[in-house]
Amino acid sequence: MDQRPFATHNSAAGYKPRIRARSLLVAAIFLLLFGYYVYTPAASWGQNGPSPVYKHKWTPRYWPGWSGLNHIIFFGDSYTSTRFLPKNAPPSFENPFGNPPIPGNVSQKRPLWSDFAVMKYNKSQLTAINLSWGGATIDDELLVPFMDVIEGLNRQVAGHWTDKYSGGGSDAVNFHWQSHDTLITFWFGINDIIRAFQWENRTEVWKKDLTTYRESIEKVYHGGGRNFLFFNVPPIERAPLTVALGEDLQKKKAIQVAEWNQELFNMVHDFTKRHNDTTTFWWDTYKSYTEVFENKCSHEQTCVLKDMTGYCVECELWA
Ligand SMILES: *[C@@H]1O[C@H](CO)[C@@H](O)[C@H](O)[C@H]1NC(C)=O
Ligand SMILES: *[C@@H]1O[C@H](CO)[C@@H](O)[C@H](O)[C@H]1NC(C)=O
Ligand SMILES: *[C@@H]1O[C@H](CO)[C@@H](O)[C@H](O)[C@H]1NC(C)=O
Ligand SMILES: *[C@@H]1O[C@H](CO)[C@@H](O)[C@H](O)[C@H]1NC(C)=O
Ligand SMILES: CC(=O)N[C@H]1CO[C@H](CO)[C@@H](O)[C@@H]1O
Repeated sequence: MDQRPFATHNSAAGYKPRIRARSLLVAAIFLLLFGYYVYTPAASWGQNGPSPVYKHKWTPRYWPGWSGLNHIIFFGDSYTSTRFLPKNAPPSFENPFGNPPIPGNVSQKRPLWSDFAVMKYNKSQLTAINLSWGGATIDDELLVPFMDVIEGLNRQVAGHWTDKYSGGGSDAVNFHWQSHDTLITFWFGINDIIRAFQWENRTEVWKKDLTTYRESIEKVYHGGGRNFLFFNVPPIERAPLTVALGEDLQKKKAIQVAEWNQELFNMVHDFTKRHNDTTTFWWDTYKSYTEVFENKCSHEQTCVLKDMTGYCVECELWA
């Protein structure tokens, strides 16, 4: 596969870190809002948060602080997808997602978390590229999505990423991202767990799936990505579809989710440790969702939800 050299970046090499009080304050606000973690030496760990994935001994030089970001690139499934198409309107400050116009037509009602990240909790003006697909798995040959057209992470990376955005995006007119002003996010695993749920070869399949995950993020790294945000799998055992299967299967799924999240954490930890110029955030959605299920007002943003157990048009919590 063609990987454009990282050297096509113009200014990344000369970039100097800017860690300032304002950046720290912004990071602290994000920590409070989302329980995200930034593992630069300056960050402090909130009470609700998970352990850091890996803390480098030095400050990675590409992390500009939240207020220094200009772009976000999203890889993921329906929790993230906005159904962006590169051939239609590109993102701009007036319209940070480009196309389609909000609210669009996605499986959950927008705004999605990706909308909030770009347009509400942003600390700078951002533009975004969505490469995610509803129903996506990580390795779409191993865990075939329910429709052929759905691209797994493997094809999200090998397709539009490699063609248009890798190496700073040579044909990505209007999306001049650079290593030091871009956050790249990955939220996968939900569909992978669902598809292999009853498979006896599940352990082996997951191992291969996580190998594909690792290879994909290595490609993104070699294409210039340095700042990453990973999501683990939320408590999908509490989703109405699983609850309907009965308590035994619900428990089985809960165990699988815990195992998966541990394996994912290990992979991300190793990736971050091996690349000492990366900054990696970990959003423990399992923890955030659980807190909200226990007490919807544990987070200001979810206090307005009406129904925490089923799919309803107003709450839109479950796909
Ligand atoms: C949204 O998409 C679904 C499935 O792709 C389609 O059936 C429906 O007509 C669309 N709705 C609108 C308002 O475009
Ligand atoms: C966040 O994004 C919105 C929508 O693009 C923009 O109007 C706003 O100025 C941004 N906030 C900051 C702090 O730049
Ligand atoms: C795992 O098992 C499933 C179901 O039996 C099968 O369809 C699939 O091909 C197997 N995958 C691998 C990689 O062995
Ligand atoms: C980071 O890793 C590179 C390549 O492995 C190595 O050459 C460099 O010395 C490391 N830098 C620090 C500060 O550890
Ligand atoms: C589900 C969906 O339509 N996702 C879109 C997200 O963006 C990619 C590539 O930019 C599109 O190909 C997908 O159609």
